[in-house]
Amino acid sequence: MARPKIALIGAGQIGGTLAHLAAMKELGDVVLFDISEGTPQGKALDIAESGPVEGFDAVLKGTNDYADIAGADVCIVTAGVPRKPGMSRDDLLGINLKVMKSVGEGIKAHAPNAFVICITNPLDAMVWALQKFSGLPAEKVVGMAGVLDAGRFRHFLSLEFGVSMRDVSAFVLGGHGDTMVPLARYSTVAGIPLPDLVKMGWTTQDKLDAIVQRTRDGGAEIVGLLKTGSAFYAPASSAIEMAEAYLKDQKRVLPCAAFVKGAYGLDGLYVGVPTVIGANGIEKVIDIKLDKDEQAMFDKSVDAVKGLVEACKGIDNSLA
Ligand code: A3D
Repeated sequence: MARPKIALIGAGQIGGTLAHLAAMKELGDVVLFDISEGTPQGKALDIAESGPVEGFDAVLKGTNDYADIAGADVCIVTAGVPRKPGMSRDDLLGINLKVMKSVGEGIKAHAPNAFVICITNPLDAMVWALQKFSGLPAEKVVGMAGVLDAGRFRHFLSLEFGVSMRDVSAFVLGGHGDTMVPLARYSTVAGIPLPDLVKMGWTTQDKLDAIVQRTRDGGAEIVGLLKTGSAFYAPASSAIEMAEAYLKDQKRVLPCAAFVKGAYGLDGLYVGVPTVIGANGIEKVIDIKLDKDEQAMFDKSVDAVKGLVEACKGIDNSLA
């Protein structure tokens, strides 16, 4: 049986890391696409040359021609620009919306059956626009953010409790931005919810609040340190986990920016929710009951996403 084909649209910091991870995990053959001439070709060759050393079998190709993504099973989109210190994700909207248009058209023409994972920011609005521009079914177009945000939350929690991050699970809802909603009562250490751990005296509410805030600011913390770009290792790992769930029909329960219609009282919007990812793409949106405070935070996050979607419609009439 032929190996799956994974197309990476954007061969920058995240795109290159995605290519390396996909090859090392032998998820399939990899095509790296970028408008910058030489970049995808150079990265593909460099990674291919690590194959004999690492011992993986995968064909890697770099290209500036959309025709080379033909028949891709998965497309992961990082094309666009990242933020610089002082910028918010939302400042990227105008420039990255134009990029989503060309990427959507490229996928529509050459890889209409792919499972598409968008990473480009501002995430919730860009994945919404990419689905519209590509015309692919909503369950096959999804945004990566929740796995990363939950990963950051899990990392900080494992440091606080001094336990393996494998035993820490975390739950994050809402848009990928300052309004994201880390849910403490659904986040656990070995199944024990965080509020119970506060009661047990293992941590304090103040410390927990600080961790939640650090999670919300996780992207900006890295932008501030790097100064020339944004996080790329953990974002790439997170998208690869989603791609693997699809390619191997794992039915993983992963938080991601999915098209939500009906659940959470929403009438068709991309926002971060827990989902089941399998061979059909987003197979289920898990509609959990929120308490009053959680609902208020979620509503605020949804309003922020709606504002960005309206801004997209204002810029590009074809989206209205
Ligand atoms: P970067 O290293 O700049 O790579 C972006 C690549 O896109 C560059 O190689 C560009 O040449 C290429 N590109 C630009 N325009 C086009 C186009 N029209 N078609 C094809 N390629 C194009 O950025 P990065 O890899 O660090 O980040 C990529 C995106 O991911 C940015 O928008 C970031 O803000 C975003 N990001 C999202 C998260 C989430 O959790 C959602 C995390 C980190 C970064």
